[in-house]
Amino acid sequence: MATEHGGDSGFGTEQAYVESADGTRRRLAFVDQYPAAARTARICLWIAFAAFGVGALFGLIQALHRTNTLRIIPSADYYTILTGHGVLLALVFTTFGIAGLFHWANTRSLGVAPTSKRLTQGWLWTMSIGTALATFTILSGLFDQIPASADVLYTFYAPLEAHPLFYVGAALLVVGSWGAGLDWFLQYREWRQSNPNERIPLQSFMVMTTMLMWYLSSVGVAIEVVVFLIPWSLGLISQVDPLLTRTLFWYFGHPVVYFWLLPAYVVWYTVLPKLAGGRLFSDPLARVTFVLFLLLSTPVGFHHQYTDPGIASGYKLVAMTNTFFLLLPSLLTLFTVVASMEHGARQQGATGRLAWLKDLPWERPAFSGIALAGIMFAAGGFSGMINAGMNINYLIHNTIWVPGHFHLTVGTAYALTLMAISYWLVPQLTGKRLQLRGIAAVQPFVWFVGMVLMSNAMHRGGLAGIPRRTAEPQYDQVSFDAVVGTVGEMRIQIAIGGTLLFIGAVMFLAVMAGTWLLGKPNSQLRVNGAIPEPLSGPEESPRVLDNLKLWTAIAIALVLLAYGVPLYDMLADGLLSPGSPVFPV
Ligand code: HEM
Ligand SMILES: [Cu+2]
Repeated sequence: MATEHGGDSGFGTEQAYVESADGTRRRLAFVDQYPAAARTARICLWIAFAAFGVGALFGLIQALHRTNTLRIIPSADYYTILTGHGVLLALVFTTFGIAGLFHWANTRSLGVAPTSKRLTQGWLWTMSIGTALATFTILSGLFDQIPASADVLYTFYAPLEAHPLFYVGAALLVVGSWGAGLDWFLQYREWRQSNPNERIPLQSFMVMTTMLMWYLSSVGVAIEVVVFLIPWSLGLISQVDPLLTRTLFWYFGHPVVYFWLLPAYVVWYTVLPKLAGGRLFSDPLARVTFVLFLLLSTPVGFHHQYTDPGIASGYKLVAMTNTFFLLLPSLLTLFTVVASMEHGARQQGATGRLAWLKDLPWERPAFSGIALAGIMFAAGGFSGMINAGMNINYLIHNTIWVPGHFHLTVGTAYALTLMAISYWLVPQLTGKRLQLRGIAAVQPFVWFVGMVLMSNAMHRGGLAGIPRRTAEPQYDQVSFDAVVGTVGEMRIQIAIGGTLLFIGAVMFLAVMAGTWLLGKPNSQLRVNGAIPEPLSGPEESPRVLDNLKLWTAIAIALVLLAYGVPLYDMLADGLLSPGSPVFPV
């Protein structure tokens, strides 16, 4: 079986080729070894891409509307479009993309097929039905004839109220993802039985730590939705405590960003070095990074509530400190990934202190996309530090700076990485060679330039105080003072950047649709799915790193420390008080 450490040469043994009846040989792809898992991963990715297409269109509509460039919707529908954009991209595109990627990564690295077909079908359907319900209720808001709507944005706080089906849909999406995690843990259990003393293969280790973090944190939103919002939207309870439900939301709302980001890290650590022509620098460092994310991702949510009354500043300060600790694993990642790329370039003969950078394979979209996503993420990290600072946060809170920040992180680090890895992975999942390669080669650069324009203008707009989430940011009576440049020039950049991003999305989808429809099955693939061994392997780290029970226990303890008392304070005055009645939208 292909295990973690089938290096390029290891994979080139008898396993690596299949011979067809006429005697032609072609490289063995993932789909040949694990046809069922490949199919599941494909379904997940196609749903992710469909959500991405619609979400990107909505993004374009918003970017043009709020800059007063082109208005095709009434301003009253802006919230509907914005909700669709946030939900389809930040929740659906991410969750399905992650499920597809993890299904491949876990199966590949363990060398064990998913154990229960029923379970796999169960979570796929649960997630799909949830998505359909949520999308339907959101889009219904555009049609007066349909008596449903969900203009509550992807953060769906009380007291804004959506149709109950929206909350049911969101809950099913989360519950489905729990089932997916179970699928991967069962694969691991099966692998463990035949490999009692081995170290956990790296990709599987990453999948499981990410899912443990996800279980721990998504409990918050599940309680919020199931215990409070669903009964409240059904009229079974008349009011909810907005502070309590917001707190439950943000308890989940920060770790969810790592749920989006860590799959990108899986790709950066395990595939990018190979695409750069080399090997991962250090497997132990990668493990340490993921353990740190498991420990530190959850006890930080109050950093989204710096302006919320009712939470003592001391707890906000604890959250801030934890947040800055959370920088550490990202900085470790920066170091490891850059070192691995440099190693790759030097393996291919590159020299010079920085000259090796230009010898990387920038013409290959899988590489260039991931590398550009990484560069963007570094910029997003800087604006993230500003968001995290308890006092400077007030400067940019709820301004358009915030979307400027997260279009660099989830909107590029995650999204561009998923697009780029698809250029490498989809051929292996379909057995079809990538089509429209010329478009693919340019696409990451189009996204990058579009994002540079849109995001820098959003950041500066935020410094000028321009609000987010509004169709009419110009407020005729108010003029914004730009710190650098002019507001008019920022608007043009947002419009042009948003348009380029949309073009980048269409180019990506064209390549995927072309590959799916035009590619011939069982092609002689150009990509090779083998992942070489790291320079420094897991045997160089202590075994305790693989003790997932221990890390989970510590993670829970940290959550109790950060959240125990403040949550108790909120509950002490009664479960539903101070309560707010429904505020229909
Ligand atoms: C075609 C590409 C895209 C364009 C043109 C675009 C444009 C925009 C604009 C202009 C806003 C601000 C709206 C406002 O505050 O009034 C926004 C918000 C947002 N975008 Fe994007 N975006 C794109 C891609 C993405 C991607 C790939 C993601 C995530 C994977 C994403 C996630 C979000 C989220 C979560 C919001 C905030 C929604 C809210 O405040 O409720 N966007 N986008
Ligand atoms: Cu956060």
